[in-house]
Amino acid sequence: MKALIVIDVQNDFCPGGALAVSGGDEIVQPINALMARFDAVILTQDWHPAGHSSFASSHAGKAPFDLVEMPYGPQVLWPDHCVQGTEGAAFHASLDATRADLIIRKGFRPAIDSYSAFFENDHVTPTGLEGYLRTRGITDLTMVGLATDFCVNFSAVDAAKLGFAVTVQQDLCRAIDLDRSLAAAQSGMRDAGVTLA
Ligand code: VGL
Ligand code: ZN
Repeated sequence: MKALIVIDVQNDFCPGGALAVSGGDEIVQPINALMARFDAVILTQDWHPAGHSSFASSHAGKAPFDLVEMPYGPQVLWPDHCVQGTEGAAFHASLDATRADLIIRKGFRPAIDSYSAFFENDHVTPTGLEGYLRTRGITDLTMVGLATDFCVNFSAVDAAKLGFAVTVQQDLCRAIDLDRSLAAAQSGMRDAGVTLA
């Protein structure tokens, strides 16, 4: 059984959004077209409370894209984005969210960020997605969405470590690419056994 995992195709990651990823909106229609080829379609949604600890605005003297040390390790600070219930947190209006079997939200705990669809950034707190996939008999995952070097990367590496067969379809992803983070993500995904298509 094969699932398409659509990562964070939300307004704040598209042009005009608070943490816009260049070309983020270009992938929406081709992702919709791909959905019919899978047994299951799962969407992830970055879903932060106002004042989330990953926001630079929550740290005195810090600016977006600064790095801080959190109890769970290093954390990039972001502009305020994907605040629960806002238009920025909504899926891109053209994304066929109706087709989704499951929408999994992440990043809702105030003190910890969650890039991966499987674990929060402490790498131990689960989101529950693994259990959902296993109980549905899903073994093969194709990942698309935003951003290649953060949420797609962390989700793909975690899924491969958990034993799923993982393909990242790179033409249906777009990257933030902070300080060559895209190249680092690609080599990390390859090392974890992810197929980059
Ligand atoms: C993401 C940074 C912060 C992502 C989410 O979806 O890649 N990046 N929150
Ligand atoms: Zn976020």
